[in-house]
Amino acid sequence: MNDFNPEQLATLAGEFDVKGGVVKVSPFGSGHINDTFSVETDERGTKRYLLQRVNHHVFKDVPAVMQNIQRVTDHLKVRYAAEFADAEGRDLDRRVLTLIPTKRAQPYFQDEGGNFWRMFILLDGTRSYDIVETPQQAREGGRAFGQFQRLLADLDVNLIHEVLPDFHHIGNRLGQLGRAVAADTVGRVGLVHDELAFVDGRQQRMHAILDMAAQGRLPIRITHNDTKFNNVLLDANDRAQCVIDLDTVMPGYVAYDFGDAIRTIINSAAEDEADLDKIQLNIPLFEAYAEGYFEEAHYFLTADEVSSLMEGIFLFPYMQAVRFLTDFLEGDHYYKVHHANHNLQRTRAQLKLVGELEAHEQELRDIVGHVANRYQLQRS
Ligand code: GN1
Ligand code: MG
Repeated sequence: MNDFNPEQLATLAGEFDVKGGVVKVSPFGSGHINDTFSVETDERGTKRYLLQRVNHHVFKDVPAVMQNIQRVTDHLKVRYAAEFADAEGRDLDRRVLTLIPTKRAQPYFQDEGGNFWRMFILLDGTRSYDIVETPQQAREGGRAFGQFQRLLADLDVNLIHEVLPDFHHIGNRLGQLGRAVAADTVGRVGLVHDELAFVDGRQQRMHAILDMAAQGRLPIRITHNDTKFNNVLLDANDRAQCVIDLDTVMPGYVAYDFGDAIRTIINSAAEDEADLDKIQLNIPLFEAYAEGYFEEAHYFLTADEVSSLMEGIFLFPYMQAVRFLTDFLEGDHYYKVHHANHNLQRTRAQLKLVGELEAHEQELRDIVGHVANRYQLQRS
């Protein structure tokens, strides 16, 4: 992020089809992968913009990522306009992420150093939350991600590139961890015996979704694949406005999106909380998210998908821990870290969350069953 000075950033922003002259570019957001900046222009009353450098070490085929985003946002806008012909539908650029092309009408700009840049409209008057505070926020998050899946349900999944192959394949993730342990390139394996034992003891269960899929029981849909709660923008009244961060939109299973959302919604503390005692479940928020999600998703969910949701809840904090731990053992090359043990701290926080979820499994299962029953969606 610091390799670019303000003048360079302003010049880069000027490559895009913005209204007016760029006056200010500032760091923005809390993503772990891309570098994000807000852009202000001297045009009065105009929109602000978001400039991003896409991490091309993670996303090796950036043009494919951009094609996915274009396809998905185009489709969402058509569906949204058809469904909400009223005031909401008229403000499509606030409801669906909007790409700003370059002045040469390209979806991204590649600089001399080979970096890929892109621009979106920044939605003024919205905010995102790293930690959910109220059931209203959680319910809106559930509606937003449920609606996202619903409106994409009739877009041909074969048109969407799998830009990060096997991204949520737990067998693949455990394989990467195993190789990192064997190589021990930075000599950290000695620090993580407890964490490795915890991960080992739970391997079998974590294959449940893949097993169901292998039996042909789970349809492949277009899913978001990074449904952290801070990827929904809410307005001043905590109404969901827009789902953001579409880099990982790919073919997937609905339980993945449900599980990854619950990972951040049910946790009363941050993803990387150092004080493990603070990591507790906020079950009313879980219920509110499930209600909001089913309001939208009951139109298309199958009974098998409903029963897969619980497995997603366990899989996501577990898989996130496996990924953080792998990065810790490999010397922190994937996630941005803010201190030496950051990835280890994140790992411990996520494993603590797995333990809390295990302790409350029946309660959570009952809630999902109860909400599903309202729509006569029995778990299979
Ligand atoms: C990364 O881009 P960001 O920070 O929202 C990661 C997600 C993880 C998340 C953990 C492409 O997301 O998969 O769940 O960190 N994205 C990628 O906070 O690896
Ligand atoms: Mg993200």
